[in-house]
Formats: sequence, structure tokens, C-alpha cells
Amino acid sequence: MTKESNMAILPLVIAPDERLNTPSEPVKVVDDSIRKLLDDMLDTMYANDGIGLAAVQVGVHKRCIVVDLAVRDGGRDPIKFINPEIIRKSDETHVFQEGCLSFPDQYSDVIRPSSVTVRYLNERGEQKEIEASELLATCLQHEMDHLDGLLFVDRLSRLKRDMLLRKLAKQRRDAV
Ligand code: GNR
Ligand code: NI
Repeated sequence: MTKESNMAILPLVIAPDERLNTPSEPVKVVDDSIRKLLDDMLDTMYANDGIGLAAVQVGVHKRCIVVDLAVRDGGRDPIKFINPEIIRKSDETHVFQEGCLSFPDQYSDVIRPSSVTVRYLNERGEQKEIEASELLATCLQHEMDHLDGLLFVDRLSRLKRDMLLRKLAKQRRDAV
């Protein structure tokens, strides 16, 4: 059987859900189960038209994220991150309108450092570093927040957060 056919689209964890507020554990050994998790996360991200995904969003509390900004141009350029850490962030900040697959159809501007350097392990367990700016910087920070149990709405004012939470709750009621 090919690797592709083993991939799986996993169900997403949607807010409000305690699992999204729970920090994830570092990966101790990069083995086939971690590589399978990363592949399933990519499949799940593509199926939901996302540009990033953290393992906690499929209910797995391991420090794994996947990102692919090329999907916006119809391409594929996935990057897999294990135990990512921000080792440098700029004083300069920028604003991007963020959304989250665990917070469907709600968007808000979020201020974050405009560039970050991230150290991580790749799927072969090798240590890597990446310098990110613009949308990649925002996306990586958004995903790494997930690993710490934070959602983008936690970075908004209380007023804005409560507004988005109410909209999400209303949307859910209307959907029933
Ligand atoms: O698909 C996603 N788009 C996005 C847009 C702006 C800032 C961050 C993101 S990440 C999001 C997917 C997701 O929820 N990842 O955790
Ligand atoms: Ni998200």
C-alpha cells in the first residue's frame, strides 16, 4: 500500500472545548507514529482548506504542527514541525486578520511580532531553524499558541473575544 492511501482525514476539535485549552507535551522520539500523525494532520488541513494545523486540533496533545502557505496558490509546499520553539522574535509587530479551523467562520485582526526564528525537529528528528516573516510568521505563532493551549481569540481584548464567542454560539444554535 502506498503512503498516500494510509493518510486519513481526522475530525477537528471545535471551540469551546477544554482540549483546546490544554497544553501539549513535547515529542520524546520522532518515530513512525509521529510521522503518521503529521501526514494525517496535513491531510486534515488540506481537506479543510487551512494553511496550518496543530495536533491538538485533532485531539492529540503532542507538540507537532504542519504549515503550507502554497495551498493559497493551488500548490503544495508542506513543512512539518516537531517541538517548535521561538528563539528570536522581532520588536516590530504587524497585524493580520486571523481565522482558526477550531473557531469556524470567525475572523479578527491580531497583532504579533512581524518576524520570528523557530527552532524545531523535522520528521527525521534533525534539528532545523527557519526565519519567518509576514503570513508565515503569523501562522507559526498561531500554531505554537495552540501547543500552549491558546487560541487567537485569547490575544484579543475581552470585549472582542466575548463578541466572537457569542457569534460562534449563535452560529451553532442556528445550525441545529
Ligand atoms: O487556515 C488558517 N488560516 C490562518 C489565517 C491567518 C492566520 C492564521 C491562520 S491558521 C488557520 C488554520 C488553523 O486554525 N491553524 O491552527
Ligand atoms: Ni488555529
